[in-house]
Amino acid sequence: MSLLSGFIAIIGPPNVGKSTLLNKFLGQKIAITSPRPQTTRNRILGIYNGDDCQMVFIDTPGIHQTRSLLHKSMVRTAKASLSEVDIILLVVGLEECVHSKELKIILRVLKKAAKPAILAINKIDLIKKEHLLPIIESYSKLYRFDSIIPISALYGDGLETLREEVKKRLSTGPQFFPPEIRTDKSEEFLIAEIIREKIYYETREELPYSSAVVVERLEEDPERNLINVMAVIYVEKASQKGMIIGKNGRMIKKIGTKARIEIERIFSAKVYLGLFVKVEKKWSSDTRSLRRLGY
Ligand SMILES: Nc1nc2c(ncn2[C@@H]2O[C@H](COP(=O)(O)OP(=O)(O)OP(=O)(O)O)[C@@H](O)[C@H]2O)c(=O)[nH]1
Ligand SMILES: [Mg+2]
Repeated sequence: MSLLSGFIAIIGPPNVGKSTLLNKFLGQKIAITSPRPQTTRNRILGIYNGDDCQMVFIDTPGIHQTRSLLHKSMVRTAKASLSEVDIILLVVGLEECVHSKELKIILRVLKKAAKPAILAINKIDLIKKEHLLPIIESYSKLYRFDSIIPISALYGDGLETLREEVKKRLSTGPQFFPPEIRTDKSEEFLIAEIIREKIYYETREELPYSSAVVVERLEEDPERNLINVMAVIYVEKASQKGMIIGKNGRMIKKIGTKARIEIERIFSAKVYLGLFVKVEKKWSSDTRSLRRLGY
């Protein structure tokens, strides 16, 4: 039997639900999500295997206008993903996105890429059905999308239709990855991201944006079904180190416990998680630090 396959970039403004969509498509958490913009910082592959198809999705950081070196590198990553795919899946929010600056930038790169483009209007669970039609209409005036599908990535509405729309545009091709492979990212990356996600949820203001996480050691003991992890949270200033640790170490304990519980669930193993905080001065605006931290 011949196989349909292809690469699909999931792009869009920040915080519209790109990573939520990737996870829901795969039925498995591959990318972290949060209510704050700029959660995703890297390009993350997620592979979906159907009976007769393989879809390789690429989740990307939200495209936006920025001066920060870290965010510039994120936007570059997102734009670069367009050159390596067959189909572009643009995810947007509801009416607040239609005339946004971000969308203008994105439509420009979309035009330049000149590839099949599907628009997914996300978070439709938040509005009444009768308000949807005018939103679809305003989006359809902006660009000649090959297809426009309203969805709720969180609740799964419209995802079957969206999957079919993607499938229609795949071509006969090779199986790019063996079926047991779900992502191109390492266990170390996934664990570091889970810790980073907890920081996004538990801390305030600039702290999530000044934090980066690196897993420095990961040892598995299959006999005892145990994983031993040592990870470092990098922040930019000494005062931020204090905030991450919290009074009597309460904050770091909370982040560590929440991360550990989730890592245990994902890997079905007991986890020892050692968390350390280090200051790497202004890492988010230093090219060398950015590279070292994986951005
Ligand atoms: N109500 C509702 N919320 C959603 C839906 N999809 C995502 N969200 C929420 O929107 C927020 C952002 O979701 P993410 O998946 O992190 O968004 P993203 O586009 O990957 O964001 P960045 O990586 O920062 O660009 C989270 O709080 C999600 O729970 C949806 O269909 N309905
Ligand atoms: Mg994301």
